[in-house]
This record gives sequence, structure tokens and C-alpha cells, in this order.
Amino acid sequence: MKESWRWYGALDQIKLTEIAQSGASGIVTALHEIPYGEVWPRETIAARRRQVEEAGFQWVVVESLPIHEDIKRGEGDLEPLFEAYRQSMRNLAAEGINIICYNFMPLLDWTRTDLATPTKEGGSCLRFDAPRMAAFELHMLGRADAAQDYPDAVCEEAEIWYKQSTEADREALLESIMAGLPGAYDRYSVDSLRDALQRYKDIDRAVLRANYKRFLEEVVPTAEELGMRLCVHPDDPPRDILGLPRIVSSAEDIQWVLDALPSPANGLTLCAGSLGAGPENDVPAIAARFAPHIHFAHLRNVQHDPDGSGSFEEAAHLEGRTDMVSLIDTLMTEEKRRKAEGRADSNIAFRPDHGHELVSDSDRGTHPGYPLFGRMRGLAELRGVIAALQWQDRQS
Ligand code: DNO
Repeated sequence: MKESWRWYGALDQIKLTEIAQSGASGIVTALHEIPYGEVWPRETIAARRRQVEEAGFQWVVVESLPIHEDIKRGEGDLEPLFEAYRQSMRNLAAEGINIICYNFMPLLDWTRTDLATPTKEGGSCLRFDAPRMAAFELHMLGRADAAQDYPDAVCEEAEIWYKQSTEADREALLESIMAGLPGAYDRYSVDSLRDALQRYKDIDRAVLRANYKRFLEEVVPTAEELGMRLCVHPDDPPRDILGLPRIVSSAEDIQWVLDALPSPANGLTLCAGSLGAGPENDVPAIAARFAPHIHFAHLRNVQHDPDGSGSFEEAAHLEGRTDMVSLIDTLMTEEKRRKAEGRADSNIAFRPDHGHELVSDSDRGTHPGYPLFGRMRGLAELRGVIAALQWQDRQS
């Protein structure tokens, strides 16, 4: 398992010299400053690569090479956008970067309603609170249909919250929901989000799947020629949100993606936390089923509220509902299988995904979910599991 760490480049408060102290050797980064749909110039990629390498790391994965919303909506002349994506891939491959993580979530990326929920140990974590999300949809956006997407008890709680909320509470909720958009990406206001949603009104699951298939057909053959691996990141949370369909949420969805265009270049980012946020998803079982297609892993854990509302929060890496030891064991078994095949890429890159804010993390103003100490704790725990499994392996 290749230990890596997500770094946002110039937008990140955390320095590479600090990351070096975590012991990770791989960096996961992206050119967040380039607007969606534009080509990533080779020189800019090369400069970032040099910066990473001069600090003693290897740039192991691009996260993300984002997909323009027009492609997701299937709108307009898409050929220039597909060509820009292919050209960015060529430029990345020319610089020796071969793994590309991306997602196909309409409009929003990962979505939470609270960015600093206190944990029992005194740190804080990210939380998705179903009543707050319902309050946002029903009462702030005015999306009446949202009532069908939440249990009645959640809608009732949403109304109570909304009635008691202050302007500042509502602002904070909007800000939290927008926090998942990466890098310097423009956040939506309630009004602009309403407009953006309007443009998706005719896009249901079948249309989104068709648009996704077209994207795969346009880019996967080039990725294959270049020896690259594309790996889709699952939806987070894995459910429809804001009335937008989400199509990478379950084992069945993943199977659909892989079948849409079977190729070594069409694979999966195994995000344990995103998948684990779906109560019906058994993450170790999903990892075992799709192991040969996993090109990158995000390791973290979540815990659902026991009330069946769909609310969850981010647990410490070895706590929460997913048996992390079993999951890592599956990934390491897959690595052995690849090694036996003589593959040069048998080592699967993973990163401690998200982390609690611990100690002085909250003073740093880092990207939500990406604090220094919280992730160091996560990485240290995961490293311990890996070392123990390696020991066990040597005994057998
Ligand atoms: C959340 C991340 C996601 C991920 C994208 C990939 O913390 O894992 O934002 O980077 O969905 O495109």
C-alpha cells in the first residue's frame, strides 16, 4: 500500500515540509486553479511535479481532473470539452502521472451540513444531518418535492430547525453544504443554486447515465493508449440530493460503470467513507467484489445515527461501521494478486481521507476534512493495520 496525502498546492495551508513529517511518500494533488473544461498545460503540470518531487514526494494520483457540468448535462457542443480532457490526460501522462480520480456527481461534490461537530474526545468532525439537509432543501431552496426524499419525522424536525434558525445559522448551513466543492471553485448562493438546479430539471438517472457513458467512450480509449487509469469516486453521500440523480452510489452502480466500457483504464476509487455512508453498502464486500478495478483508495470511516434518519458523522479511521482491518486485508490481497501477475503497478495508493480536527487544527483554516493532525492520526492508525497484516502474512 502506497501511503499518500492530499495536498491542494498553493491553496493549502499545510506545507509539504509538514506533510513529510507524516511519513507519507505519495502526494495526491490537482491544478485546482485551472477552471473546469480548460486544458492543463504540460508546463504547469511539470512545475507542480517538480515542486512535489523537490520536497521528496512522488505525485501519485491526480484528484481530480474535473468534468465540466455541460458534459454531465449533455449540453451543447461537447467535442472541445472532451478534447480538452484528453489533452490534459496526454500532458499528465507525458509527466509520468497515470492515475486520475474524478467524480460524476452533478453540481456538488461531497456534501455535509456541519463542518465542526464535537467528538467525544474533544476534537471535531464533519457531519451530514438529514433534518438540516431537508431544512435546506424544503425551506431555504423551496424545493417542495424534497419531502418525498426524507422520512416524515426528518421533515418535521427540519421545519422545527428552520423556524428556530437565525440568519447566521442558515448562512452557516449554506456554507457547509458548499464546502465540498474543491479548491477555488465558485460556491453557489441559494439563488444561483436554484438556477443551476433548474438546468438539471430534465436530467434523470437514465439521462445522466447516458451522458456518463458518452464521457467514458470519449476519454477511456485515450487513457488506455496512454497507459493511464481513470478511477471514479463514488457519490458522497451515496444518495440523490437536491433532486439530482446520483449514479455511483452502490455496488450495482459500480457494476454499471465498469460494464459501460470494460477497460483497465475504467476503474474505481474505493472511497470507504463515501460508500460507507450508504446504510446498505457493505464496504469490505464491495472492495472484494471490485478489487481488480480499484486503482486508488480513500480510507476513512463513518457512523450512522441509530434513528434511521440517514444522518451520519465521520468516525475515527478505525472506528465507525466499516471494518477497516478487513477492508485493508482485501486491498492487500489484491496487491498480492497483481504482484503475482508481475504487474509494475501492484502497489495501491491510498490516502487517509478526511480526519477529525484535533489539537490546534482548527486554528489553521485548512480545507474542511483535511486538517494536519487529524489526518496524521488517521494515517498512523492505518499504517499500524498494514504493518500488522504484513506481519501476519509473513507468519503464514
Ligand atoms: C472528498 C473527496 C472528494 C473527491 C472528488 C473526486 O473529500 O474525496 O471531493 O476528491 O469527489 O472527484
